[in-house]
Amino acid sequence: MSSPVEAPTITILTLFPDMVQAVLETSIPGRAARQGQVKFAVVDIRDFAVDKHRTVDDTAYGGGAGMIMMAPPIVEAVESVRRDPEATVILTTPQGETFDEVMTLDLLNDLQLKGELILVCGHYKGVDERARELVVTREVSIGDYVLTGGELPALVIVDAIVRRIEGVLHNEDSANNDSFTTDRGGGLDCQWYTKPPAYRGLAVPDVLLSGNHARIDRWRREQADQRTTERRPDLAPVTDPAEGETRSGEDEI
Ligand code: 6GU
Repeated sequence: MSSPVEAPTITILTLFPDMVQAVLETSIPGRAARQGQVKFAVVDIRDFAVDKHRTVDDTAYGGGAGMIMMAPPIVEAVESVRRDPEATVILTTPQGETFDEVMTLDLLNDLQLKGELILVCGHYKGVDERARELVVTREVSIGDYVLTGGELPALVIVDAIVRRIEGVLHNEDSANNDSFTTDRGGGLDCQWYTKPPAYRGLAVPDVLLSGNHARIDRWRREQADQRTTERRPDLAPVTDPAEGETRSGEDEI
């Protein structure tokens, strides 16, 4: 009998391990780990400080406000956990590429190919450039606003990846037709309803109660396309091969 395949490992290097650990034990990521679909490791960067005061940051050479994370603790923490020198090592930073669902699948692919993915949570004013040069392979931001530290961004990235691991969501469809996914043409999801059928004078659209699944599917696709056009005209319109039509908003040639 073949031995079971080891679950791929996501390792987060942080100055706030308790905060990160708590989130990873919760909800879908927690369940995925308990089911053995992924392994999480949380590493305290401070454990890799090289002086007796466990210093991990200092003032910037050349002056300026704010502390800079030192290179040695980060480099040594990464080297202590990294099994494959080709592993993807992400640094969370507002200067990184903007995270999205396409990057999610790219990072999931890295995780599955290499068996590991490492995230370093940036903090303070920044990270010594030499840590980036020596161990970081990719810098990622979750949007154009400034957060106190890279822990929340790292957790956002991990959550997005883990829910796309096959078998983590019980109903695969629910991952495939979420907003930004291929089934949605990279666009937004439609509106959804559950019981009661009428609430404060607002009725559920008749089509959803019709039992006609072809009609329901078409209505949902139309609503999703309409929302995308109205709310996010920047999201690329697509051609639906099943219908041979372009989504509204796209120039027809
Ligand atoms: Cl990755 N880090 C910080 N500190 N702030 C952010 C961010 C990352 N992404 C958006 N804002």
